Amino acid sequence: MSEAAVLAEAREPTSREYVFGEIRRLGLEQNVFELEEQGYTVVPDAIPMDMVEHMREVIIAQVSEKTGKQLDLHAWDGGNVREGCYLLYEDPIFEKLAQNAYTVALMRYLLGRSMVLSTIYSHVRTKGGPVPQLHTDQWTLQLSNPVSVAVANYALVDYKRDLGAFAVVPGSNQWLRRPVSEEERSVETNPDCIPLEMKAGSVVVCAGSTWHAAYERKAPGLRVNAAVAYCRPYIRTQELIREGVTQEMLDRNPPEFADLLGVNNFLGFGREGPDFGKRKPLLGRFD
Ligand SMILES: O=C(O)CCC(=O)C(=O)O
Ligand SMILES: [Fe+2]
Repeated sequence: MSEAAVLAEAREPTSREYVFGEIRRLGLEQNVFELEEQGYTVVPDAIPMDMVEHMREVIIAQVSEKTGKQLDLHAWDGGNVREGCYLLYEDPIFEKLAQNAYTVALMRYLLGRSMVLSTIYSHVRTKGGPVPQLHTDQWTLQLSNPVSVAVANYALVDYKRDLGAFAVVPGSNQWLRRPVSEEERSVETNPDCIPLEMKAGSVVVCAGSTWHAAYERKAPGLRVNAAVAYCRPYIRTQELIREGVTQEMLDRNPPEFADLLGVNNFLGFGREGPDFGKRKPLLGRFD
């Protein structure tokens, strides 16, 4: 082995080596291409069905409690219901979801190795409920390329157009602007909007600059998803993720989980000052 090769083996991989290494290891090269070209990509069978069912139960229990009515996945016909949110703290299954290898690899491609979890949320779509309009998820003043926010939307039921499928405008990530007119915003009138029909357990990873929404659900029952958003570590997270972390959660997960939850983020200090000691040599940087 040459001296350079020995040195390369001895040192930590750079963020670039790490991020692209994971993409190759998991065979996600085509997905990266789609993210660049279309602004989204689908990974079928990203999570097993037992996990889908478990998450669905937890979400329906929370949403039923918040709505004040017992919901039924197949039969609900009572109109609009509440959202599921702060799911990371609802059941440990969501700790596993936040660390899904396919999603994390694609998210780190979009957001850098130092990205953090922003929210685990569930949009429950119903017949008679509000129909969302096309929008972008990046909550900064200007959209950017590279993005600073992205969302992984897991289908927890089969997605069909008339049952509330995910809606997307392919290539809208290139425009770096939000939809403005009524026609542009409506999934029905925007001529470039398409439904993503996919099986429960699939995930669509969507850049924060891509126009997306959901189609109207026209039949009884619930369209349930798990929308897991990540962002760069200098962006304010949607949910109070870091604030809710317990030692027990950190102990039952790999050390990188703490980075993902922003525990080691040096931003947000008081009189005691920033604790740079928590910062790992590579992960502490915004790359
Ligand atoms: O699937 C949906 O209901 C749309 C969700 C959405 O806008 C998102 O995940 O950011
Ligand atoms: Fe969204």
